[in-house]
Amino acid sequence: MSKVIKGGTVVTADRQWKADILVEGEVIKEIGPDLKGDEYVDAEGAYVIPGGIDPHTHLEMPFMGTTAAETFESGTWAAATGGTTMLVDFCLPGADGSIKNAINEWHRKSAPQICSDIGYHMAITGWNESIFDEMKYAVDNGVNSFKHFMAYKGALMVEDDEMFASFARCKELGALPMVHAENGDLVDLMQKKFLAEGKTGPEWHARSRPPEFEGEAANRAITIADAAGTPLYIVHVSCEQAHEAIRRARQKGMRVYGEPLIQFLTLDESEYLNTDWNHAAQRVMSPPFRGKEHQDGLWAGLQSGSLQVVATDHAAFSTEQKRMGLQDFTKIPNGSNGLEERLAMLWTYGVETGRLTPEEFVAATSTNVAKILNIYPRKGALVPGADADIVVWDPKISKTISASNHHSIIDYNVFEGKEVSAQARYTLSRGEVIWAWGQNSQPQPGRGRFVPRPAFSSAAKALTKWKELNSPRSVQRDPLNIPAGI
Ligand code: DUC
Ligand code: ZN
Ligand code: ZN
Ligand code: ZN
Repeated sequence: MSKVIKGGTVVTADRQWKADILVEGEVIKEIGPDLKGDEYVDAEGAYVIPGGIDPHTHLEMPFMGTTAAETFESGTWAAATGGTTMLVDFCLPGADGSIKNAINEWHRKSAPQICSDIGYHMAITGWNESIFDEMKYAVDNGVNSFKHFMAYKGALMVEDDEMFASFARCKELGALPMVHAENGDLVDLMQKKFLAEGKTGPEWHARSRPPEFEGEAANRAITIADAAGTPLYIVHVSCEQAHEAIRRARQKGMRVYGEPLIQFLTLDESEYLNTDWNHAAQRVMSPPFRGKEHQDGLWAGLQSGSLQVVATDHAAFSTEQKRMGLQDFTKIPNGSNGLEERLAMLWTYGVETGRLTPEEFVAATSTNVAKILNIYPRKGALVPGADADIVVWDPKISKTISASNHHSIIDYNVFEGKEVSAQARYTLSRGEVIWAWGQNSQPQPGRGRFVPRPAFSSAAKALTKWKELNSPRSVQRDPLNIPAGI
């Protein structure tokens, strides 16, 4: 069966033009005028864009004494309704620390549930020889990026020497190191100080982790990546301090990527001053929403290319779960929603305002993600042979975002009340229409697939032995002794 997406304006990361798209089976067969097929998908008056790819989600992740409420089923469905056809979820090793077991556990949870395609990043939450070995297992099994938490002291945080060793291992394997950049020691100190002073409310969350702490960590991670000779992807860039570090590194010629979140572009720290405890706590995430003065810089970064992608860090906890921190803001599970709203919010606040072109919108929501995460052009592209992950994006459907009409499992929405000026009229995942505006019928859970992301071809060929990378706490600081060469 073939389908033709008919009458729309095709928008890619570099141009837009009037054309039909012929889909055969799961892939794009042809793009051109007046194409014929067995079925037609109406794109008159709409843009036709590559399906959104959210590079950063936490579905069903065990975290801070609970588990993120958004499931793989509700998350991928919510994503599809908002024009996102693929997400890359963070796989977190369990108590045994095993990367292999974590991947199997994520497959076990996700496979029967996913409505569209997914990939994984792996979190590095410690450092020892089996982690070193299992990083190769991850890359061999389609997980080519590793996230390092510089915050969450005593839980997930890794030290600088561990990061260096892990980054060097990434270099050998052709994998991409990523960081959650916040100075975890200083956050921990500030949290303890505030609690000791009886400052227990959610408004102290943001104050305990100011932008300077993020900027310091971003600079430190960049230094470590430079020493290890690797590129670096900095997740959830929220502030000018971190952005400035990225700009400086890129100017030096380093491949440093920055990922602002749609929340940081459109919401700010005044949310934490809301007198309704629930409202403030629902917005507690790390890094926190920042002062408005940080937003212009993030938008400028997307325009100029110093920031490349827009993500959500979708980690959705119910209000009930948030209330674990009623007496102590450090116990509020960190995370907020956005998977469903990312495209509509970026369109409304980016394209409609003239900050971004439609092509830049496509780059930030899809194409750049696919390139940086090494799944391009299978994903993120409208070209013959690519997966037919396609969205008919209708700039005439407006909507008010609300928990009362969203598809997420949680009972609130951090964008509640925001008017958005565009929506997905149709979302296709590998050729199948999985969302049609006004119909609201969910696709078959389990139809989605895990998309392996291969190692980057620039991987150094010679594999360093564990011994050469040294053991934890004894990594050589002598720059002449850095393995794998810089
Ligand atoms: N930050 C969050 O807010 N939630 C999940 C993990 C993270 O780093
Ligand atoms: Zn993080
Ligand atoms: Zn509220
Ligand atoms: Zn995250």
